[in-house]
Formats: sequence, C-alpha cells, structure tokens
Amino acid sequence: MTNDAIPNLSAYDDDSLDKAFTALQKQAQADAAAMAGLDDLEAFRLKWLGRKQGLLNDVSSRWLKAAPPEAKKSVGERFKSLKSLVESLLDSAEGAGPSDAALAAEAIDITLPGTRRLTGAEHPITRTLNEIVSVFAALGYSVGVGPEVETDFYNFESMNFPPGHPARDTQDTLVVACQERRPLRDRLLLRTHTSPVQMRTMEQQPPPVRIVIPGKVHRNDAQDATHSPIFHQVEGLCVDRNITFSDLKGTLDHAMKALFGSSVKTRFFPSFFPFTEPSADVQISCIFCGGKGCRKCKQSGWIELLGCGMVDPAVFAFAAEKQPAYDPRKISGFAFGMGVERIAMMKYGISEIGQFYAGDMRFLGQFA
Ligand code: 2NL
Repeated sequence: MTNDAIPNLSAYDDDSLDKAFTALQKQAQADAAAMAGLDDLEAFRLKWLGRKQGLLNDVSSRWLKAAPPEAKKSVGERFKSLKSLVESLLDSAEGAGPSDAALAAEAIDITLPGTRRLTGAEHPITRTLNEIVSVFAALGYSVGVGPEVETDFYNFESMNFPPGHPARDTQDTLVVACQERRPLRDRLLLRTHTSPVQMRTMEQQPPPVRIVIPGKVHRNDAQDATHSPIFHQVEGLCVDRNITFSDLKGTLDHAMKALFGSSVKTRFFPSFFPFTEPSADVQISCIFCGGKGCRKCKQSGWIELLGCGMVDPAVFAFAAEKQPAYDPRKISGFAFGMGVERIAMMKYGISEIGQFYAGDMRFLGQFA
C-alpha cells in the first residue's frame, strides 16, 4: 500500500464530491480486502489514519479546509462518512484477526520430527574405569587419586625398583627435562603406574588400608594396536593384620566375576614385580569361547588380565619411615594392578587401542 497523493478538487458540486469520495471509499475497501496479516493492518492504519501522512489527513486539509464556505457542509458530511468507513474497516479487520492465508503462511507443521539433541555418554574408558572402581567400592575400598607428575622416589625407589633397574631408563619412562642437578630421588617424571598414590596414602594413614587408585599413567612406548604411551590403570592395595594370599585370590576372583560374569573362572600364575613377593599374573577363563579354546585365547582357554601379589616387605619398610605401624612383622597386605584399556577392549570387542583416543564420533557414538 503506497500513499497515493490526494489531488486538489476543482469543483465542489454534489456530483464531483460524490465521484471523488466514492473513489476513496472503493480504494479503502480494496485496501482492507487485501490485508493479510498484522503488519498489513498497521500499514492500513498508517496509510489512512496516520496523523501526518494519512490520506484522511490529506483529504481534510486539501478538500475540507480548502472548500469554499458554502461547500463546507457537504464536504464535511462526506468526509465524516468516509472516516467512519475506514474506522469500521479497521475495526472489523482487527476483530477478525489474521486472515486464513496469513495463518497458513506462518503455520508450523507439528508432524515434522523435532531437532534431536545428541545424547552425551561416558567415554568407554571412563565407563570401564568407574565400573572397576565400583566393584571394589562395594567391598569397602575407598578411592584415591594423586599427581601424574611424580618424583623418582615415589614412582621407583619406594616401590623397590633397585638402582639401575631397566624400567627407570628413559627408554621406558618419560622424564621432566633439566632435572640432572637434583638428587635422583627428587627428579620429576610422568608416573608409570598409580602405585605412588598408594605409597603416599600409607604415609598419611596407618593400617588398615583398603584403597583403589584409578588414573592416567605414562610410558615411553611406541603406539601399536594394543599399546599407547598414555593409558589408564586401576591399582588396589589392602593392608591389615593377617592378610594372606587367599584373601588376594578371593578378592580378585570375586572382582573378575563381577566384571565379566559369574561363570568366569580365575587362575594365578607365578610372576615377578619388584614391589610384590610372591607375585602372580591373573588369568580368566576365555570370555569369548568359555574356555574351549579359540583364536582370541590362542587356543589356551585362558586370557591374562592383571598382575598382583603380596606387598614386598621392602615396600612396607619405606612406608614405615613415616608410619611405623607398617612394620612388615606385624602387618601384611596384597596389591594388584590392571590396565583399563585392556579390560575395555575385551568387554567391548575393540581391537585397536587408538580408537579410544581418536575422537571419532562413529566409534564414540556406539557408547551413547
Ligand atoms: C600390572 C601389575 C601391579 C601392584 C601393581 C602395588 C602397589 C603397592 C605395593 C605393591 Cl603400593 N604393589 N601395585 C602390585 C602388583 C601388580 O600391577 O600388570 N599392572 C598393569
């Protein structure tokens, strides 16, 4: 709707006035009929009734005010009826609300599917880690965490790694640069296991202790299908009077059944760790073939899953420097450590460790 200017009137006789006003009435009716939405309604109001530029204002100043005195009355009457026509057109348009066409144009199709929000989910490593921790929490274990940047003392010396042990070599351990001026025991490195947190716990609290330590650990290893320089571990420690190897066996047998199903069997093989004596590797009956022998268990029916053992008296001796109650003649304990990635790979049938860290949504989406 554009504002068509109102021409000046050349004659004020009844015929001319009728002609001029009828043309405006028709235009008002046509404008009203063309209105579709609220915006049009406002435009109509402005065009006809606008205080400054409205057509009726123009009509009033050009026709009514300019009329000779004898024509004022007839122009005035016609002006009044034009004005009430415009107002009633506006009233009925307002009452009617938007036209069907306007409503249809703005309509929302409520049958269309909504915008789906992606569901967040725990990363499979976090999920597995929490699951392992819950199994031990249910047995009364507390949960501890500690620094990833550790000293040589907590990571190696207190864990009974003898001087010159190959694990201390930078071939295996990622060390913080420029530490050479410090005594060996204070040099910083990225922890290679979570055992330092257990040693710190023993220094802080006397026995009994039952604790699990989940966390990230670092090794100077090349990545392949099953190895990564950064991975996750859950280690556990139980110290009390009269803790025996059968407590260790019973605890880990229960934990493996809780993690992999009650039909899983366990067996313990002699092994070696500097920090436990005796030490053992724990095998579980193959969860893929039930123990019959398959490609996954290399036809043996067993899969090696974690390491464990009775805490070496030399480790207790380091704890006893700060907490004398860790006297290996009075107390004993067991400890164990497992790789979270390895367990997650078995549980979910994942063959490439790199999948956990690649951030590929096609992989991660399967855990949502
Ligand atoms: C493995 C084996 C193990 C421990 C970790 C431990 C901690 C303290 C004292 C003694 Cl404070 N031992 N931890 C013991 C045996 C095995 O981990 O293969 N981990 C992936």
